Amino acid sequence: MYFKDINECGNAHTCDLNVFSSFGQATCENTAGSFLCSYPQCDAGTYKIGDGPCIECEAGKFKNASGDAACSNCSSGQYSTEVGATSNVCQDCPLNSHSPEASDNCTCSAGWIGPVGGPCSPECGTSGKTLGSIRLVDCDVNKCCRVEVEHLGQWGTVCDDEANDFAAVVACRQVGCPNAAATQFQGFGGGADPILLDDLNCTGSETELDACIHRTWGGHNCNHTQDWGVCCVSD
Ligand SMILES: [Ca+2]
Ligand SMILES: [Ca+2]
Repeated sequence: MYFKDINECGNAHTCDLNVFSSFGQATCENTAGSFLCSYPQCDAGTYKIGDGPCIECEAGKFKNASGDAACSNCSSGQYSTEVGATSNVCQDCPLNSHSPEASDNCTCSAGWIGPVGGPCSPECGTSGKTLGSIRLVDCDVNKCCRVEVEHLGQWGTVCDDEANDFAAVVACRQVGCPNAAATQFQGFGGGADPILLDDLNCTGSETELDACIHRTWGGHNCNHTQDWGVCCVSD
């Protein structure tokens, strides 16, 4: 038995010369008067498509032995960043954060949403939804949440006095949530000091609550049973 370069195989072999020669991967094995083409097996960490050259396993995959097998995928809920991995280097996905690859197995947890590549952020109607100086917290099963706002580095609550559904439209818009069906929640309650906004009077077209008529920041005659909430989404 001996091997030749593909260019010496001639026509008397069982393989498709055009395919082989285009990749230059084949050697020829002379057996019983006919040529058989044999290919190098791909090493661990590499694989091939059809008769193509061996290429490295993509991130999120691995192959711990040589041979023609495909690279194995990381399990669901795991990812890896290593290309050409020769062992199982998959790790658990970070909580609520995509791994760096577009092809990862990592997804946001229920109630969280994010683009491919992350990061994840709370969905509208989920506690923690934050955008700039407004956030939704303590959301209930109907996705209604207490509104909290930030002023001069301090987070606090909004009093429900004077507030109405127009103010809810503004709050939902400001926090980056749907607002077409926004409704307010008088007396949502449950917050802690300070009470930062009171007597909100919005037209519904404002881009943020601060643009509505309201008392001076931090001025109020309220208590926390009057903490104001909003319902931006209903499903
Ligand atoms: Ca009130
Ligand atoms: Ca008031």
